[in-house]
Amino acid sequence: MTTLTTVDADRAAALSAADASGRVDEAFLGRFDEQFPRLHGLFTRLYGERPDGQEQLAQIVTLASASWNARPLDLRVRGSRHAEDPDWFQSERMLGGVCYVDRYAGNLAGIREQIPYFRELGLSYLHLMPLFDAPEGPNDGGYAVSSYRRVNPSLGSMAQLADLAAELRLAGISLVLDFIFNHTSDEHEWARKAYAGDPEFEDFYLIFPDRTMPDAYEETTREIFPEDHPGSFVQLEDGRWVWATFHSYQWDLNYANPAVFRAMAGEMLFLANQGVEVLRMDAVAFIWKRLGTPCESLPEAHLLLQAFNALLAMAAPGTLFKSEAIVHPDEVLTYVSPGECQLSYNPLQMALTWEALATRDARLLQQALERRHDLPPHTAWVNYVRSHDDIGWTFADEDAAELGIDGYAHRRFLNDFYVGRHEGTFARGVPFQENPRTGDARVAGTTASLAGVEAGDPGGEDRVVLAHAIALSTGGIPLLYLGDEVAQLNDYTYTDDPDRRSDSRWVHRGNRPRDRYAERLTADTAAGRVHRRLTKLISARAGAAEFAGNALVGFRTPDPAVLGYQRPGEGTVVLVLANVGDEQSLIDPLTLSGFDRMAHDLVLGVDVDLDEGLALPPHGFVWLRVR
Ligand code: OTU
Repeated sequence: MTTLTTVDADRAAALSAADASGRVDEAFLGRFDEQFPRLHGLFTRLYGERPDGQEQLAQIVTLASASWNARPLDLRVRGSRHAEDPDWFQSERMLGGVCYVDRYAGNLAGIREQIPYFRELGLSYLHLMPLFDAPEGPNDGGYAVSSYRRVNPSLGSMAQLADLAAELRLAGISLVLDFIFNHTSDEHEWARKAYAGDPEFEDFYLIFPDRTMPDAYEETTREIFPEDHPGSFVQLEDGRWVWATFHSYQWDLNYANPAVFRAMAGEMLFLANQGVEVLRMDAVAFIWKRLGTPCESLPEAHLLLQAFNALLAMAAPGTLFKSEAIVHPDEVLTYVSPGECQLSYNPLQMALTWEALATRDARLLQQALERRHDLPPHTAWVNYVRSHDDIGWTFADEDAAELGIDGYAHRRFLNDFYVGRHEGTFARGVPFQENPRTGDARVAGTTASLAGVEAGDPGGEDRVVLAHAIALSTGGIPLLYLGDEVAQLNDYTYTDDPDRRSDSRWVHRGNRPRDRYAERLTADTAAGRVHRRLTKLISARAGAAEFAGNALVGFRTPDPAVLGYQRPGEGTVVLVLANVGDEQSLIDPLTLSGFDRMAHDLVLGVDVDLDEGLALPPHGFVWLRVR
């Protein structure tokens, strides 16, 4: 066994190992030379103390080389096109959609049949929720993976998935899948072997004989799914304790062991070779643990992501990472860079959109857009209104304090408001992971139910459209939670299902609502009205180059209910004004006097005279091309 030494010596060792196990392709070699020094540096920081550091790194490079050799030609071509154009995903035509395979279409064959609809909608990115082999019964909607190389047989096969990915590519749609790399299910082969005492695999997880270490760690860790179990550990049948941040059947991997990194790198490269173009990096904040810390977003979490990124750049160039960090906005940002995750969910904008709708006050969202929207070059936000998860109120308390808002009290208000406990609320949400000890909670529910459609609030449909008008116009990749475009309502039948009853997120994970989709072209239904208005927005956006990229400049009006920003283009600007209030808002000509008199309304397709001021109806908005 050899520890890591110098870049040159370790490079030579890695190459000779790769060479001994198969041909090292010239194209691979070029990228290897580019990436190896970076990978080596990261590996030294992560695993410099390990006696087997050099062998582990050599094995990883061997894996990467073999993976490149196995990479289908069309993926090589498409990948290199993307790698050469690092802003390809910044286009105003990029639009994402996300759905569950089983709930939306039954199985992979059903998803294939939906491709014409995805095209009709204008999708260029499709995130299929976890579709891997998982335990029967509770499996966290697939986030407990038993094999990364097997599709859940009830949905189809891996070969079918690769074919689907190819068909999607032909339709101009990139396949996005989760890389659930913080944990596996307790039924994964590695977990079974670890439980059985196989020495190679015991070190794949964090298993302790008694409560000593768990107690010590739990001094500083946060409870993530307190309704499932308190703390970060669960007890095994044999009395030992295993780290499980999420559900008891999701065991956290031990990345302090380089063999775990190597094994997961193998799974990642395998998925990239099936045609997955974006990997959604699940739960990134939790992947590294150190005693005496919160065990969230530690520096090593970033080093690991960067090391995975370097490997992808060698073996599957052009493949992207999307970070899923639903944490403090300062922390969210630390994951976003070309060398780490090029894409990231924007949970702050999402949460504050809902905050603004509840308070009828846009100031906190305005402040976030002005202060926290910027990103490094060649990276983008994924902006969304709803996802398959709960809404957590992840704004920065220090930002709120500047506006005289107390973070703790405000979160309480928002939770009460959205779960229908606040008098006069329009929302019909359900609490998720209420923690009586800390008073913490999150909110579940579909967009339409949270926005007031279910309650029959007159502003309900307008709010659905308004929330999307924001997500579609702030930049990056807007992501539709499929079903929202036909105002899908909550589905309460999850409470009848013993496997789902205890996870209220199922309330917004109903089956594809056939009736609403059938009504989508009928004007006098909620589904039809919302669908018509949203598809109009989508096409207006696709025709306005100003919406590409991420540049955004705030635009303040005297009305705190009005959110305002400008999206600069070449010679023109799109001015977005959105009224989150229940009253009409009049924007006087003086406020608009910095622009030329004549503007163009991109949604209605008409010219507007700014000298007459603007009247924004309750929950109304405009996208104006101005000069
Ligand atoms: C993610 O979410 C997934 O999106 C969830 O669907 C999974 O249940 C979970 O991981 C486990 O795989 O807590 O409520 O702060 O960043 O990782 C959602 C935690 C979650 C989040 C996030 C997690």
